Amino acid sequence: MKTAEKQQNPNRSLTQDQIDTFRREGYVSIGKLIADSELDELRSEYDRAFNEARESAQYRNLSADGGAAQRHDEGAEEEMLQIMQMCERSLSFRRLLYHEPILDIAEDLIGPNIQLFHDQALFKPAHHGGPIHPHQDNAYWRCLPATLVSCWLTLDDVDVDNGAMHLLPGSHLAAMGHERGDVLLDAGTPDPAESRVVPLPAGGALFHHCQTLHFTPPNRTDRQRRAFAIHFMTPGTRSPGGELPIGFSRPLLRGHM
Ligand SMILES: O=C(O)CCC(=O)C(=O)O
Repeated sequence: MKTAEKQQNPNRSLTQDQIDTFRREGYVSIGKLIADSELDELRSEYDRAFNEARESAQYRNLSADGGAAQRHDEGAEEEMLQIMQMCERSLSFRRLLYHEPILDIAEDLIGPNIQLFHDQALFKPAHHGGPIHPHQDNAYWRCLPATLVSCWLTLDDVDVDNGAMHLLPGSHLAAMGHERGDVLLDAGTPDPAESRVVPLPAGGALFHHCQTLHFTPPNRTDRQRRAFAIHFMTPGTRSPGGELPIGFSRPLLRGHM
């Protein structure tokens, strides 16, 4: 599938330079990847899911309690809202998991067999969007091997003022083993001040390694910031204790188990 796709659309997959950047820095920014014609449906499904979740308090505010995940707390001053597994709430988001250009890039980074670890919607409302503090995803996930790759997609124009992604180049080369909510400023840990910011247009994509230290600032603008992350793993990925925790459907997205 990919080879034929590549012959027809040679620009869809990464160049060797982009792959080298990812290996060296732990991330690669792709820029615009989702066409405007596809964005309207995704935005309206996203808004529908958050409206439904708001009524039933079915999302978590990741800005609550110093970064520890909590259920939505009505009236919170800062909101960094998370819905896990949009693919189980919306066919549009389920289809997005199989988006060929996204999977082509994931294949360039983790190989031909690609399984979903999980997905999540990450919403910073206008004016009081809360921050996400510096962290390595795999410090929470503890997956083995630590080769997962995330695709972070934007449904709005995103810049430094409304919550763009900041990443610390090269930080994926060592696991920091931190806990949720730890402040990663101690001597010996990478300095978030060395981070690079990645602005993206609506429909933009950024791929990062599961150990790349990253964070996003608050959103104090009058523009909302809607983002969606797909976390890809290779089949056979395990927890230190054995099988991955159950609870999510983890479909094979390309290749074989
Ligand atoms: O979307 C964001 O603001 C940050 C998301 C993030 O860092 C994460 O899910 O690991």
